[in-house]
Amino acid sequence: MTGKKIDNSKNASGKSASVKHDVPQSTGGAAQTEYANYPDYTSYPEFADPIARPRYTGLATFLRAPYTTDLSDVDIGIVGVPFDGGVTNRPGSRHGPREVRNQSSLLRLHNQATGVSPHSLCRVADIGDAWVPSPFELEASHACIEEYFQRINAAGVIPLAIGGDHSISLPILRALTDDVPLAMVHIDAHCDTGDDYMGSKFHHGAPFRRAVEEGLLDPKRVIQIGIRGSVNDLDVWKFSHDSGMRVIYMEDLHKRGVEDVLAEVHRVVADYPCYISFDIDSLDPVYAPGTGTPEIGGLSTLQAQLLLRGLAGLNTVGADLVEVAPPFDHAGLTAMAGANLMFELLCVLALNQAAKSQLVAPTTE
Ligand SMILES: [Mn+2]
Repeated sequence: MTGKKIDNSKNASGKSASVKHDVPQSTGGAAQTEYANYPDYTSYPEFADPIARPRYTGLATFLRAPYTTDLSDVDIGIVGVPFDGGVTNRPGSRHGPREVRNQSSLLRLHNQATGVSPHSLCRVADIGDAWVPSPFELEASHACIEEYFQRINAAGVIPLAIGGDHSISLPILRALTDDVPLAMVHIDAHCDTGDDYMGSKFHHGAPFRRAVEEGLLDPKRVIQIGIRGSVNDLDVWKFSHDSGMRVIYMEDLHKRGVEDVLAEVHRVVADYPCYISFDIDSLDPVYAPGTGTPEIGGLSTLQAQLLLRGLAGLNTVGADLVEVAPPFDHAGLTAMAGANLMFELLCVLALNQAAKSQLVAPTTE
């Protein structure tokens, strides 16, 4: 898959791709003189022009996109979900959104490999965090997350969520699924279709079992990629297999290669409305040590980039990237990988959204 013939001069709404974010005027004096030649210094010019100011300055929004709470002016909303009350072992991904925001200031405007310029195709904004007012109550927190994403969905905004542990995908799916169960591309070291654990049905090892039981996912349109690691029960992912999900173990991906697996992704998902869920623990711990349940023998960052780029042409309705746990990270490696893969997700969401608006041709081949 390669992006080609992309008209970046328009976006999915046909309107300007720029979402302005006003900041207070300078109080004058030296600062005013210093910035006198800036044509637009009351907004954040780095969004439109990444070299207008150094990328390490300013507020660390996702990908330096403008922050807004006005969803009427947004096509794709990048949203943090700082909640990790569903982890079964090492916590910390509640700190994920903030660190991914920080590392994402490294990213630039254009995807060199595919030619996609997501900020030009769609109006992209950082729309803040899903507010979780009672983080010690798992199901109440999920209800709050669901309500937040219902507002996003009602506004016609495509969400790109940054977790948070993987339990957050369940309330997001509850908010996004209408009458028809969704298809899903799920990249992870674990199927996350486990059963109850220590008295809870809603931990981060079970969201997709619950989603099938609740009629949110069509298991025959679900493909899970990168599965591996030691288990306590060889039948731990029995639900995935019995329900008809396609499970691509890491060893299968290694043998078959990314392109062959992507062809199967497109066969399984076809043109059904599709959610993408990317767990950072799908990456090998050499690339992503900062996560709760690392498993060796995982994806390289390049394999993950190629997999995500290959999702162009799908009928995507949203995506998440979860389980970045900064307390276990080293030198920001995991958050940096997460930020780069968030950019790949944004590119594919923007391209697919623009294709739906018939601004660009779908790029599957
Ligand atoms: Mn997971």
